[in-house]
Amino acid sequence: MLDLFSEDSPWQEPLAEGAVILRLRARDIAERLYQEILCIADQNPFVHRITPGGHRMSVAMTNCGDLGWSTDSRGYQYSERDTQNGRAWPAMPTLFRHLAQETAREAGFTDFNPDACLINRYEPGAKLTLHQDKDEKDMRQPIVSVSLGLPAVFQFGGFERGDATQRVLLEQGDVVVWGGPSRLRYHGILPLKPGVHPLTGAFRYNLTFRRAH
Ligand code: MD6
Ligand code: FE
Repeated sequence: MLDLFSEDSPWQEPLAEGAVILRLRARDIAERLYQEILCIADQNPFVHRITPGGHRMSVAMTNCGDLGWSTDSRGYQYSERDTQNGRAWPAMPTLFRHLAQETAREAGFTDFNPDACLINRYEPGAKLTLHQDKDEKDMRQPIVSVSLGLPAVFQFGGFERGDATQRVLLEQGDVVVWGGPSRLRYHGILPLKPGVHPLTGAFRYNLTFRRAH
């Protein structure tokens, strides 16, 4: 039976022009996504990187795909190898690529073909201060973000750091797609509240898919 009002089916929540939350869109594949993350981390472990300013990031990161995003004393960049250990990034799993392409299409972005997937791991207290994603070459390409594990408060702002922000809770399976006029909005994650998630334990994971080059 078709239940139009079931809370169990994914729904769309617009954030701003060009930005939408596909609620619970990845819920049914969350376990498979998580297994892929563990497999990638086996090959290239999560690391707390040091920013150009000398700060240790509270979020631990790894990548998969042709390119990976990282930071060190020289700055922020995409590269084919992990600058810390010299190894090529693990391949992007087909499951990841398909999810990113399908959800981008659902949000109105056809022909999204990500070459980079940044994987962030948050522990209690970990946060991402307001920032813009501007290290990619083609700003017409969207970013697709997938949340797993513990919930977190996402801040979605304007085009200046000091602009007012919306706050939305992102939970396991939520996918945010943004691009177009929203591509350069400031955004961040508030400090993660401690908790225990049935799939990921004490952590939140976030995948962000990009076309970097
Ligand atoms: C996070 N996300 O959700 C951090 N960036 O953990 C991001 O920084 C982000 O969700 C660009 C586009 C979507 C995002
Ligand atoms: Fe970002």
